[in-house]
Amino acid sequence: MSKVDLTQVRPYGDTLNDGIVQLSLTLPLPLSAEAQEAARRWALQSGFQDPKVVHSQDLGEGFSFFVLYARSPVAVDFSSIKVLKSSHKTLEKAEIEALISSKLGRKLVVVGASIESDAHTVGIDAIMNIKGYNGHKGLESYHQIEAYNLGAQVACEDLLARALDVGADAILISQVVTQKDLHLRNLTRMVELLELEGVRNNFLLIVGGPRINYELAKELGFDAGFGPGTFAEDVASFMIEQVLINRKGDHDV
Ligand code: B12
Repeated sequence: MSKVDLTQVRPYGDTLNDGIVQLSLTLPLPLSAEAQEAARRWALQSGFQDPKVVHSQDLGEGFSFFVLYARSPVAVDFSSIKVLKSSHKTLEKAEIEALISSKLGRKLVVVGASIESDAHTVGIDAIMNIKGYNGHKGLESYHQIEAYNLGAQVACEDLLARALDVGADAILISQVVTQKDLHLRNLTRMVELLELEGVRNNFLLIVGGPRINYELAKELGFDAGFGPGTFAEDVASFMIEQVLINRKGDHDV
């Protein structure tokens, strides 16, 4: 197998470095031969070479969906890429429980919700509910974690009030809807509220969702962000590491 040049990485389709990609897009046009040609020309004018429509479907109400194969002339220098990411190590559930019990000496208290207008609960439930997600039990199943899942459409004020009430170590927020950057406004609102009340440093502030990553979360003033494929042990490992580093729990021990 030929060696990949990490300074010139291109998409792989049929053979190494052929630059072939698969694109999908929706056009505000009913499906027709002209709409297929519009999809092809859009790809061509976007800089892709030799675009071909390989699948198209009418979505109703004047919209149609397309899948295209095309070739990209662009290569990226992988060797120069640096991504801001959390350095914590994800531990097994049993290791986390043992660490909390032996090093913190009390339960870790966590409050979570999907905030403001966001009604999506599956993400926060995947992390917090006892049954968890994809074979990974949620935080409620941890004997050493006191977990309060407030559900969906929780106002920032109500989430903070509950966090203060139960003496939470961490506030977990889920944001799924990103239309018109709604998630950015909601998340900024939460950070501003904590700062206004002078309690930002009382909590680990963590966000998760399909369009969230660590870098975005840090930019918004959160302590960490978790994206697709996160399990309870990922966030639990981060929380216990941070709580122990900050020695937040000392006064309660
Ligand atoms: C189910 C669903 C709904 C259900 C939600 C039911 C419920 N109780 O949750 C209902 C029907 C109510 C719904 C409504 C809407 N939805 Co909806 N919905 C979905 C759908 C199909 C699945 C989402 C889901 O459950 N994913 C599974 C979970 C497990 O994944 P996850 O959320 O990413 O969570 C993981 C990680 O992100 C992370 N994570 C998530 N949260 C957190 C939190 C923390 C603290 C941590 C550590 C990690 C973490 O860990 C999880 C596990 O790994 C998606 C499309 C899709 N296939 O994703 C659309 C989708 C999210 N919905 C969408 C939209 C637009 C809407 C509506 C606005 C539609 C409308 N016009 O009314 C409304 C919004 C209602 C509202 N006020 O919020 C869009 C969002 C687009 C965008 N750019 O924002 C999507 C992407 C569909 C689409 N392609 O258009 N929806």
